[in-house]
Amino acid sequence: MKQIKNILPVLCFVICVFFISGCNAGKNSGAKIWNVAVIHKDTHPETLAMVKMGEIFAQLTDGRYRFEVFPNELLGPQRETLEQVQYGIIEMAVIGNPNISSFVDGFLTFEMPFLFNDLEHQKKFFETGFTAPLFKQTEKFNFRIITYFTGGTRNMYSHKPIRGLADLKGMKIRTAESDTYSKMMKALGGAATPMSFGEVFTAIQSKVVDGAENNEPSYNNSKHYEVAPYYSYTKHLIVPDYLIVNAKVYNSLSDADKKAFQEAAKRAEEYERELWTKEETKSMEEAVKGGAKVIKDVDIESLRNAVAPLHAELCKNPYIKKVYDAVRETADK
Ligand code: GTR
Repeated sequence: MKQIKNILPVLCFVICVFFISGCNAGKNSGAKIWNVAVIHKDTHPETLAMVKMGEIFAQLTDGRYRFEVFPNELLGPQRETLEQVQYGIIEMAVIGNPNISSFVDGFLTFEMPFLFNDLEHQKKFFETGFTAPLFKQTEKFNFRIITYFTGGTRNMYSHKPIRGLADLKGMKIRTAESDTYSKMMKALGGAATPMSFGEVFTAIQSKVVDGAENNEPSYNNSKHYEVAPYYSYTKHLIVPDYLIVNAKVYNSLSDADKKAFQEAAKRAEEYERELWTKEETKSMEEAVKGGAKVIKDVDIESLRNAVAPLHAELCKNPYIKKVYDAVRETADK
C-alpha cells in the first residue's frame, strides 16, 4: 500500500507530461509554448483572462510565445497544479489564496472574514503596490506571483437558508483547505470540512457536508445549486486568486520580454475584473433558472461580530498585522 502511495505522484507526473505534450503535438509553429492550469471552465473570467493574456503576450513578442490554457481542473486540483509550476512541469497556473498562504504568512491576512468592504476596496488595496514585497517572498519556493485576480465575494449555500448566526449552528460547511477557514467556521458555530473544489458536489450530494461557500460563478458553473439550492448572501469572504509562474521560466525571459509579460498580465487582470460583475449576475440568473433560491435578508452583523476575535488572534503575528493595517487604511471610512 505504502509503495503504491509513493509511486502515485510520479505516475501523475508522467501522465501530465504525456497529456500536455500530446495536446501540444503538431501545434508548435516555432513558438515557445507555456502551459497554464485553471480549475474553472472555459467561459470563466479567469480562463478568458489567461487566453487574452496569451494573445497579448504573443502579439508583443512577435509570436515567440504561445499559451496553452487547460481549464476545468484538467491538470488536477489547484494544490497539484501549484506543485507542477514549482517543479517546472507546467509554466503557469491560477491559484487561490489558501494554497499560497501555506508558504508565506502575510497572505493569511486575506483569508480573514469581512476584511475587505467590497470588491472596489480590494481593487484599491492591490493598486497601492503594497503587495510587491509580499509577492516576492514566494520566489524561494520556485514560483513568482505576477498579479492577482478578483475571486469575487463568497457566500454560503446549503439545503436550507442561512439568515444569521443561529442558522449556522452545528452545520458542516466545505471550505478550501485553510486553517483560518476552520477557525472562522468554528467561530460561526459550525465546522469546516476542507476539501478540493472538484470534490464539493459529491460531498454535498452524499451529505458528507451540509453545504459550502463560494462566489456566484463557481456556484453556478459547478451546478452546486442542484444539491444546495439556498444561496444566502453572507458576504463573509473576499479572497483573491493569483497568477503564478515558475520562477526559473520567468527569469529566463529577456528584460524586454519580462516587460511584455508584465504588460500582458496587467491587461489580463483588468479584463478579468471587467468580466467579473457581468458574470456574477449571469451566473445567478442561470442558477435561479436551475432551481436556486436567493436569500438576501441575512443578518451579516451577527456573523461579523462572531468572527471579530479571529482578526485579533491573527494580528498577533506582526507581519499579518502589517498587511491587515495596510488593507484597512485603504477602506472607505
Ligand atoms: C473559487 C476560486 C478558487 C478556489 C475555489 C475553492 O471560486 O476561484 O481559487 O478558491 O473557489 O473554493 O476551492
